[in-house]
Amino acid sequence: MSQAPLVLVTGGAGFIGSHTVDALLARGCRVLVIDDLSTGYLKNLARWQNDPRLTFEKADITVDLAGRLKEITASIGPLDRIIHFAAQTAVPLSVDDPAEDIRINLGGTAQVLEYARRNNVAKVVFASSSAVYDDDAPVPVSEDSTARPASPYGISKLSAEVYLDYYMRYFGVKFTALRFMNVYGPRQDPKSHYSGVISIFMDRAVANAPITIFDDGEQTRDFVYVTDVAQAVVGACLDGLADGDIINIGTGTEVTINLIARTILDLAGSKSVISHAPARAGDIRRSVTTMDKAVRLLKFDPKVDLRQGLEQTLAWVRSEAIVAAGR
Ligand code: UD2
Repeated sequence: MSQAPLVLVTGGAGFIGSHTVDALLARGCRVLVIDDLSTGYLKNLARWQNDPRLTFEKADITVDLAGRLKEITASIGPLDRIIHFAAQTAVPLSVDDPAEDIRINLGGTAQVLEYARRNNVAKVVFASSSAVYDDDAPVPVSEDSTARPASPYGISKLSAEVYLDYYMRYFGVKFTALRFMNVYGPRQDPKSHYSGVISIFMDRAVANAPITIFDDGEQTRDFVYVTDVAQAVVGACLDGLADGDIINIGTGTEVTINLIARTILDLAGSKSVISHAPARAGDIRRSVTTMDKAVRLLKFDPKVDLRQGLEQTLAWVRSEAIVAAGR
């Protein structure tokens, strides 16, 4: 019997990355995670710590990735596929320091692709972003809409997609690029300025602390649950689907931030007080994706609806609060 495929997950200790590792191991793969733990956590992989199919390497992918991989693959064998999440994910940081964003996000992707080319890796799945679209894109946004980013972060993600296409056409490295809408769920870190709105609201709600809604709260987003996203990523990686395609990953459902706040406070039975503050610079007003391409090419079928997803996330936030309190 041939050995189970070996998949490298860069950024595999992070929020979406660690759920993807769960899904790969559930599919019987062997997994190598490379993560510098700048925003990821080893505890996200703790359930697998005694599983010999998972190898973890603490490393920065922008620093001699090929050298690191040469050493590791000498003992665990050649990589079959790569899923590339490792990135700096803060849009405002990219505005303040575009060169640093390019170094990490585009430079890191170039190292991944060059490794894939030189080592016959069959496919690279890339975590792109809805940040490649700006506010002028029609709603719902389809992959055919003009991608004209409103931030250096969006520009580096879009540029990386162009590199992926080039490596497939000239060197035969297959790819799928997934443009994520607003992903939420357990393990999303609420403590940074750049945290997702759901993780921030939940963190505040369980502590009965005040919640700030920017603008009038009638702005919308397409919130997709993290295990559904992981299924899309793993499908693209393992199932021979969507080679050479760029696909939006969301739910097709547009939800206001006011509704998110009300639902979270209600589910948590929270006494948090809501206040409003001026709109954040650069925030887009409406965001929701069409689903046709994801359904057609990836057979994407998100299973977790918003209420269920919020309940599951809340249960996790509460369990983390108990651990933090040492109870
Ligand atoms: C998402 C992505 C970002 C990038 C961008 C592309 C996340 C966490 N971020 O940013 O990486 O891809 O899309 O457009 O998925 N809000 C509040 N109160 C708060 C925090 C946020 O009202 O305390 C509002 C915020 O003004 C915005 C909405 O909630 O209207 C969503 O904010 P976000 O930071 O979760 O995500 P977004 O869409 O700005």
